[in-house]
Amino acid sequence: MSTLGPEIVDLSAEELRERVAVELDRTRRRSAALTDVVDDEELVKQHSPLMSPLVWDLAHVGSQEEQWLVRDVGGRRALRPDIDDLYDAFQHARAERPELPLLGPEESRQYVATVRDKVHDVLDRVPLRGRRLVDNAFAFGMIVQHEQQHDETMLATHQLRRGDPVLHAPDPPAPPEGTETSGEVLIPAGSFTMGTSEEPWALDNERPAHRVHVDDFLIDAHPVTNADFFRFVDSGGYQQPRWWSEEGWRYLRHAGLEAPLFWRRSGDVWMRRRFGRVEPVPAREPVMHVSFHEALAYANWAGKRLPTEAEWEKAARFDPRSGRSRRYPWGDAAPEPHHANLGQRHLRPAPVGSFPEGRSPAGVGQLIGDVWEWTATDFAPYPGFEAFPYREYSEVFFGPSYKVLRGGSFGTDPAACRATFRNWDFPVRRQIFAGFRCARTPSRAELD
Ligand code: AVJ
Ligand code: FE
Repeated sequence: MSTLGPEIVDLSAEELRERVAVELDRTRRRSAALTDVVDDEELVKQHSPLMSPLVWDLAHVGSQEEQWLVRDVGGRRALRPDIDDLYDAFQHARAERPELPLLGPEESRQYVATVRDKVHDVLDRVPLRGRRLVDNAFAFGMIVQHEQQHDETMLATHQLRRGDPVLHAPDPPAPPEGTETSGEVLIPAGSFTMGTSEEPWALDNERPAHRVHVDDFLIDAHPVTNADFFRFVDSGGYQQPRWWSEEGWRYLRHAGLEAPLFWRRSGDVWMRRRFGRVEPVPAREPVMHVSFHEALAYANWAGKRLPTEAEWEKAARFDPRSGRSRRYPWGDAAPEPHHANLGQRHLRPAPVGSFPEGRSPAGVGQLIGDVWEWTATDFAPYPGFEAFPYREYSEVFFGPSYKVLRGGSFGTDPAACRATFRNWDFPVRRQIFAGFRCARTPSRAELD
């Protein structure tokens, strides 16, 4: 597995081109796999009003690639300017996309392949230094990440889809015997560097690096598990308004929530549907398919709270020995399979306690991969933020409507996941692969 980090600054132009080409091809194989496993009818159908038809995601990926890499970076003639509007996410809500005169499955595959041929030609010819958009192949990295983000979205569509299983993957490794998983870790007060100005493929909202003071806090060493969450459900958590924010309770009533999405009670046990298979809810796995509101209600019930975004990033990056912020909890090395459950190698999060080699210096585990983690923080710009290269990636979403999620899920590719990476969504969303961990402020006695 390879992510492209600060080391690419030292690559020769030839080496950088080769690395970029590998990332583009690897990513396209994932998109193809997610769209080739179902028939045409399933590709054009809407599996949930929350999602686009799979065939829309596929051609949208090609359309963005054409606009940025063929036209802007390459300065080439537009291939299909007539379809720009169809695949502009701001022109048509997801719910309306099936009614649009979209390219069909075969046309979409042809279109993305034609765009990709041109892109390889552009990559061979264009200088990868000098202009900000292409410096260190940034625009190519942005397009790789964009496709990977839509691949994760398509994976969520597969999870919503009804019918027989079509995706297959081995289960993640079990944690080492006797691993302690219930603890909290104290992160002492002090400032740290949040965000990045060095990561060449970091997106605009992760920039710039800036110092942030964070007070003493305790954070769970692992994500909240299904067994933990079951105790909240079982104790009547979804029937008691006192655990819920006013907005959360209104949403619960309106949507009729009783448990995480995809859970169903069968006699005495909770079952869940996962990519077309029905199975008992596994106790030791991080809970997922919960909204921000459910995460917050659980935290209130547990006498804790959700971590702020700055707390999460400090827990994930701060190395107290050097005083530096790392790229990942385990250090600066690109993610390997022994560090984290990323890249859809598995079709589920790993039980808590897995990946001991992926822990942070303070001993916090599974921050990267497994499940996205809801934070308490609204999506907002860092001090010194500058929209680049377009306002519609981040800037138009800043504000109180969206909560930040961190860390990536089992369905997030390493190329689209860093400890600085910021995801965001509406606090009611449950179809994403999101869970959470709790934090709390220590009492005086706990600090002495
Ligand atoms: C970063 C996951 C919130 O998929 O909605 C995709 C990224 N922006 N196409 C999304 C994105 C444009 C975005 N998230
Ligand atoms: Fe997009």
